[in-house]
Amino acid sequence: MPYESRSLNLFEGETYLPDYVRLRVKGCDDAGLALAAHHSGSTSAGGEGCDACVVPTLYDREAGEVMVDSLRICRFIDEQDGSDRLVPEALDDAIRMEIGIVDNLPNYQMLAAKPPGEDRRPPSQRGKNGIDFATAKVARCDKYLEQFRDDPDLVRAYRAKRDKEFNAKQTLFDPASMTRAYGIMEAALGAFDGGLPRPRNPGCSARRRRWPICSGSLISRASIISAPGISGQTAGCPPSRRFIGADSSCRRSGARFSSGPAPCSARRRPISAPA
Ligand SMILES: N[C@@H](CCC(=O)N[C@@H](CS)C(=O)NCC(=O)O)C(=O)O
Repeated sequence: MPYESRSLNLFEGETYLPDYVRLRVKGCDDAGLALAAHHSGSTSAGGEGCDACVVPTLYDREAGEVMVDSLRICRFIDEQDGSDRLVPEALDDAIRMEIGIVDNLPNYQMLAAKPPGEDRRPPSQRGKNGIDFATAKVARCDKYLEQFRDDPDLVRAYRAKRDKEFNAKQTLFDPASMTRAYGIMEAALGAFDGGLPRPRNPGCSARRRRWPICSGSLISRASIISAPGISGQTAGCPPSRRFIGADSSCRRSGARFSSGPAPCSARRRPISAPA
């Protein structure tokens, strides 16, 4: 399927550009998703509602259709070309269950704010508390609300996003909320280590079946966004902690991760993690 890809710089605020936001408002409306005006920490469009100022977006030029939300985008792509699916039909239920976990991780808090306890983030991140980031987003929305006050769709989008980020700034980044957020990530890693229900796939060896299909997305996401706050103190250094290098006694061991637990079928392309 031919496609053209455009990158948007989140930190430069390119996801707030009016033409892009207009596209997304259409995508949210067409999907019947209300615009989210509060932030629980999860970025799941299913649970939280739609955000018109974020990535990813897929625009089908031929059909004039706008698709928002990574989960819906994956499904849309599979509907176009059944021969080479991102989500094999036989594993649909299992993948849906695991994506449910990954999609509801508190990504925003872990990306932007100080972990509970000692701040072991890279020096460039240390000292950032999430509030500055959310405050900058509120200011950006205020600027566009003023500039496009006569455009009803843009006003709807920027107002909802403003309220959402204002709510985030007030509720997500205090120590108690951050401890809760890391608890959610720890629980997801615990589910991974404990082994989620296995997909029925006769092509997989028992050893390979040990590993959940989307574990790659969960673990790599954990290693990128939350390793500095994840405790390695869990008994026996479970695989997830070893991989993300949670603790000096649980050393990072990517080789071990990649040699044992290949996803259930090497023939299948891995599904990408929802944004
Ligand atoms: N699951 C949602 C999540 C979208 C999302 O929150 N994207 C973040 C990046 S991971 C973003 O673009 N943030 C920019 C901002 O809030 O300013 C989707 O796929 O639509």
